[in-house]
Amino acid sequence: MQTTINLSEKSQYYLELEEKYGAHNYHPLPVVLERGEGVYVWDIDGKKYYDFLSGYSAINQGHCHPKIVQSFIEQSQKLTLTSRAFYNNNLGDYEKFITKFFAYDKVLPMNTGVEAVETAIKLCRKWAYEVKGIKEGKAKIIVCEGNFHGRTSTVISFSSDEKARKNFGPYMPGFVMIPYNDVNALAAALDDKEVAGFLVEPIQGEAGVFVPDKGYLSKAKLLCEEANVLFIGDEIQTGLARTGKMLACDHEDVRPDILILGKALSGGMMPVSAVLADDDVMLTIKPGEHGSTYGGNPLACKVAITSLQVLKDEKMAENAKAMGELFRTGLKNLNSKHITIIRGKGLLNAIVIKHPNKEAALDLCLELKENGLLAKPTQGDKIRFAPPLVITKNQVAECIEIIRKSLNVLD
Ligand code: IF1
Repeated sequence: MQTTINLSEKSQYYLELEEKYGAHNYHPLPVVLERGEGVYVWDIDGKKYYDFLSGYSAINQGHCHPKIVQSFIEQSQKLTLTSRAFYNNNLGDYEKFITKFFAYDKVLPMNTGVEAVETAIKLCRKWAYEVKGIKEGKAKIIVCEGNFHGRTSTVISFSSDEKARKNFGPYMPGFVMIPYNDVNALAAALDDKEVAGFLVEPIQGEAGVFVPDKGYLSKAKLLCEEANVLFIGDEIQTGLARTGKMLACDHEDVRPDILILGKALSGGMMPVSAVLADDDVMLTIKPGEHGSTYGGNPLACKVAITSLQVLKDEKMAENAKAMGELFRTGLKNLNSKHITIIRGKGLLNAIVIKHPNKEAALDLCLELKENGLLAKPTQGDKIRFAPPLVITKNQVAECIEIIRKSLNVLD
């Protein structure tokens, strides 16, 4: 393994451990983190950074939010897991809390985001056969080019990213791909009477924070209603105040028939995901037809209630809206010849780098790291900027200054 330049011996030690004993399914930035608090993280040499990835939007509430940590500690010393073979005194309270919070009849609790996506796909198919009346085994779900919904074999079956699906076949059938942000393509696909659902990210995160045209989501929802097709909103990354509203669908007053949440549902504490729907959809799954060992565990329930409560109490959606506008204005005012596109909503933003060197986005991220800001390139020439939603005006200003200074590395 190449020794990474200007890394401390301690850092090099951890890189080598992972190289030797870990699967090589990631290629992280050469920084070894040890502590996090709010918008900051520290590496093992004590260097401080702004975290502009937020655990891929799982840490909206800020690292180690004291109230979420407190809930975790208290519950972890009482009861952490009962399995769903028995009742416990946390799950019902959580189910009531989250269904009232998002105004749905019911919730099906899971763990990782992709488990919740898989659960939504199973609910949609069940509904197709037992409510809509599509012939068993024939249900189709429309998905979008550039989608990212997770990495299980089913979900990568409908990925348009060769890297995510190559040599993982055979692929799961039953998915129809259309261009994102194209209502005419959706309308045409909905002519097929075997379509049961439309699975969509309100903003495509991994595609480089692709914000659809104003009105796209509401037109798509209307078309789905007219075709008796379930609108399945994957808000795992865009939800929970990240885009300046509690849900990204809220920007267009769209209420998904199936709402998928994950990531910040636990404030970065542990994997917690959830699928919300009304009875006509949710009750198609009967006892014993779906579940998981940890789904709805008492620890996750307590942590999720606190994670949702602090989002509201600390007005994180409002702050994300204001700080996002400030951040994008600051980026625009840099007038950098290397930045061709600035896009995003709330504190889910990205820039597109124009430079003859195809590694320019990575080089910039390495320079940002040297200057105390952690961000990661996506799709080659894009850099996602997604700090925790507790960031302040002064911190935004300091980060714009770090970005300004770091851009010199591309000159
Ligand atoms: C990785 C990014 C990728 C998601 C949406 C479902 C899931 C995700 C909209 C699955 C997960 C993570 C996965 C992580 C990198 C990150 C990511 F967009 F957020 F940056 F990959 F595209 N729906 N996104 O964003 O949730 O099972 O991971 O809990 O796989 O490298 P999960």
